[in-house]
Amino acid sequence: MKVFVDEECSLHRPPYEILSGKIVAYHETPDRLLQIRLALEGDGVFQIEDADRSIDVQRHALQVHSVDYIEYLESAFGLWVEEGGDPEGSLFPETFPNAKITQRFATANLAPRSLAGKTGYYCFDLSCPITADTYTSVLASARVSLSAARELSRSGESAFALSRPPGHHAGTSVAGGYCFFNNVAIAAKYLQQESECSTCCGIAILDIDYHHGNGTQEIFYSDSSVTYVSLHAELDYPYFTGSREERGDGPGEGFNHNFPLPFGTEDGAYCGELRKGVKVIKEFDPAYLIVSLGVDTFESDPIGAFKLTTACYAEIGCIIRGLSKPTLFVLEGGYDLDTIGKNVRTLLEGFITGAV
Ligand code: SP5
Ligand code: ZN
Repeated sequence: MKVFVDEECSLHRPPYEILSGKIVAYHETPDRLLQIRLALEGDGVFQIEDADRSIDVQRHALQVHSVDYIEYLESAFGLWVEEGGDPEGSLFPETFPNAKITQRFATANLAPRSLAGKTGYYCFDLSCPITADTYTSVLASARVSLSAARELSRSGESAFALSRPPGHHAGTSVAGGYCFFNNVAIAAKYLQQESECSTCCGIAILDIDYHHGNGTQEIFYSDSSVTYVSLHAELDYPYFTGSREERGDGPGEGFNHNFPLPFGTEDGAYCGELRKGVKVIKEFDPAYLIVSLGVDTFESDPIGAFKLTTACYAEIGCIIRGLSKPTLFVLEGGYDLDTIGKNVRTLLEGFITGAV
């Protein structure tokens, strides 16, 4: 299996985040990519390939994200430094335009001008600080997923986008949960445009990250050509989305499927629910499958609370293989550096070989 990478994915390196009320070292680090790469390379099962620098990433990102959001991500840091921000520092939101303080007032000017004060307009939490290098990595991450998607559309071969920052929490015009561009959504739109039958090319997105992919859900909520299926922790971040009742809107009704699971979920129960999700995808019969691959479901993940073991990842890979679809795996979360490589490798090998 080809594994696409881009060294610029490692430039984005925020120093800290605020987690459970504490300032802690940023969990979403370049070392995550390094550990996974070390686990994948060396024995010929995976071929590491550089993403294609000639891809016009912004053009493809515009199929998913609004112009003003993209312009914001590109320009925010520079403008903030012009306003006196620390060029070595990171831009954090100070306020959020919560409807309870904005909606009744005609003077509420939501267009961000003073970035320090209004940067919260384009993010929903404190986990997406912007540094001098952030936008370079955001582009690189989408470039990796586009390069891997192109491999699928050209050869029909499944591929893995080994990229960061992750994407599934990013919506049309909002960052959050370490995510800026929704890499999976950008790849899905690309695959639809590249296929001969652009309006009817069905895509299924299977999101097995520990957290609900609120951004991916939002982007395709009214779209019947993309089925979104997510398994995630019921009462955890991002808290406001991910219930079974969220089934899609208008023409998209019935094409969004959430499987919220309790804290402490173990291998057997997880795979049982995964088989239900896979059944939904089988009935939809997509041209392509995209997997939002997070391994923050692992028992020792520092921010997740499921209890999956490494053996379970082989079975997950095997269950996904059962769909027999050209499959694009895109990295999302997973923060235990000691096990992230082994777990990703085990899942991909389960997919390739079908052996548990
Ligand atoms: C891509 C991805 O996995 N993003 C996840 C971002 C989660 N950020 C906030 C998590 C807050 C969870 N609090 C758990 C406390 C752990 N002891
Ligand atoms: Zn996650």
